[in-house]
Amino acid sequence: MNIRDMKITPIAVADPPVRNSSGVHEPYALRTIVELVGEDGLSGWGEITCVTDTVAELERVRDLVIGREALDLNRLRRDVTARLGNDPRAGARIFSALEVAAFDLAGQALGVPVCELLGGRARDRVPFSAYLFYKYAGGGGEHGDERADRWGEALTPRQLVAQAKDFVATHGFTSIKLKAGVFEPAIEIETMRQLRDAFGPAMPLRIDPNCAWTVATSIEIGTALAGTLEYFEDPTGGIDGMAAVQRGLLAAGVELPLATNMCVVRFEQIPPAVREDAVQVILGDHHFWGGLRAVVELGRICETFGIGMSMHSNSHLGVSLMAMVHLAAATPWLTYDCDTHYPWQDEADELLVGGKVPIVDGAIAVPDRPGLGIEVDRDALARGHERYLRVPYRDRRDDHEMRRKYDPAWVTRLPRW
Ligand code: GKR
Ligand code: MG
Repeated sequence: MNIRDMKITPIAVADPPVRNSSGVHEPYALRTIVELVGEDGLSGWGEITCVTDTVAELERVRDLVIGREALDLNRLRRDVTARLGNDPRAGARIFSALEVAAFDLAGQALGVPVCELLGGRARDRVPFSAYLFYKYAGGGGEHGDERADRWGEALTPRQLVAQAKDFVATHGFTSIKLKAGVFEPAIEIETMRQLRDAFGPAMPLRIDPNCAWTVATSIEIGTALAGTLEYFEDPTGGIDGMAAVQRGLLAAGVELPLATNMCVVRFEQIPPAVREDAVQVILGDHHFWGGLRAVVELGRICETFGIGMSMHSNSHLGVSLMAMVHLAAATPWLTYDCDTHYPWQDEADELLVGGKVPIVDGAIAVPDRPGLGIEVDRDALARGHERYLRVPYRDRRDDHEMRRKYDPAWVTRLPRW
């Protein structure tokens, strides 16, 4: 299957004002949709985040893509990273979009699902966790394109529990993650305790403050939540910091796996992390580890070292979601439910024919259809691009949005507590 054309479409999708340690989400999340057109007219699709240089970087590798066989992926990766570097934010990210689209194309041409091209499915359904956020009122979008706020404000432990109940009732999630690092630690500890009281000990809970805490604060919070958490995600920054937190917890008699999608995001960071026993769970993400096969390989490495594995997410639509589903299906060593922001995205912005992919009993069924098993609605894609043209920013700036709408004096400080 020879690739004849590559189409690149930056889009904007409404995003509610959810909080994190850097600030708050802007009214739109920016994504880039990549379409690879094969010689017989089939189209394969990929999706990655969109920042200022994304379209230009994809254009810079166009000549490496056109005319190539869809499954000539080792050499495509070599050539793309030789040109753009292998940084998670550059070559690895650009290659991941191309690789997903190429697998989608090849899968359709061969009549097999992408997970079969990745080695075969290890599971038929992929479990996801409820991804909770502290949140201001509002449903995302702006300037006449405001969306209904189906969740409401969530700035207190009680409101977070209500949000969790809504997520669990709507999608049947069987694990819960809280994006933290937003309020004083005491409030976030109380939120976790109220979640534990509301859902009981059988519901796995995680907390992720994105490096908002010092080593000392992390040890204190980890100790306070010891019996409550299934894992503790990126409480503090860096491999050394995480290792210090783990040593402190062990010294306090607390056994709690530390998870990361921040201090181990590329292969060369695994050896120091293993040497220091800094992380016990890695959240893979094909968007920045360098594609689907890279994360399957990451799974083998995690298995070798006895490191647990989950999957990281950022605001995304159904193309990325289905890539994550095929990847998770083909990763035998996936030891925890995956993250996804998908429930936060408005149905109106979904690109897939048939609308949003259902999450039932907390999981998504792995499709049997060829490729990713999706069809993209070109009108929806065009609407997404029109929104993108109206959005005044080209990079995600949660701190900027925080100052613009909620706190003119806001400065992101990590760690803050
Ligand atoms: O969407 O605000 C967010 C998250 O904080 C996201 O940016 C993180 O990358 O979900 C992510 C995480 O687990 O750290
Ligand atoms: Mg995280």
